[in-house]
Amino acid sequence: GHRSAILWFTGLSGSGKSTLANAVNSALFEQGMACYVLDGDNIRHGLCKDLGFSDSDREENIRRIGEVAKLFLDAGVVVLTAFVSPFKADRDRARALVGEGDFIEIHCAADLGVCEERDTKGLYAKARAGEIKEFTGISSPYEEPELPELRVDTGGQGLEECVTHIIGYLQGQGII
Ligand code: GGZ
Repeated sequence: GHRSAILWFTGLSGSGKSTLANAVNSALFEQGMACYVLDGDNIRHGLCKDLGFSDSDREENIRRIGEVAKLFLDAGVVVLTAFVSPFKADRDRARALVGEGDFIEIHCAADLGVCEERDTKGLYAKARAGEIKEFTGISSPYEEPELPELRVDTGGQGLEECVTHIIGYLQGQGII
């Protein structure tokens, strides 16, 4: 059968969280599952538009996203969240809102060097130039997950390989 879950993608800016979450979402949708992606496009421009990137604003951002994700879970939807979520304590607080097995932390593990090399939005260059303060990986920390349910090599592997890795895990867990 199908069951709902929170797929919590975490990683540096440019590590491929949103792209991967959207690709997994498409694969789930094709299998007839109710699923939805929360990312900066639909959260930071709306529910969280009052928040910036200080440590305390990130904490509040992740708190709200955790609560919204829990609502989706309660509604029977597989919800995929794609936020940097740099602080372990904030991720663990989101995890603690739901039952064991309902929170699947997915570390999009691309090296800083790879993300900065890609710099698809030019943000790393701006951060290096001091035009963006408190930029994750440059002037604000990223606390790597120690024991995520999944670690995907979004720096080295292609998108389809990463999708296959995640879908295989979800099948093994009886979510799909
Ligand atoms: C990190 C920033 C910052 C700073 C703007 N630090 O590559 P992107 O553009 O699309 O992803 C980044 C996104 C991070 O927002 P999140 O809501 O995921 O962050 S957190 O979970 O920490 O609350 C980046 C852009 O916003 N961005 N300024 N200073 N990323």
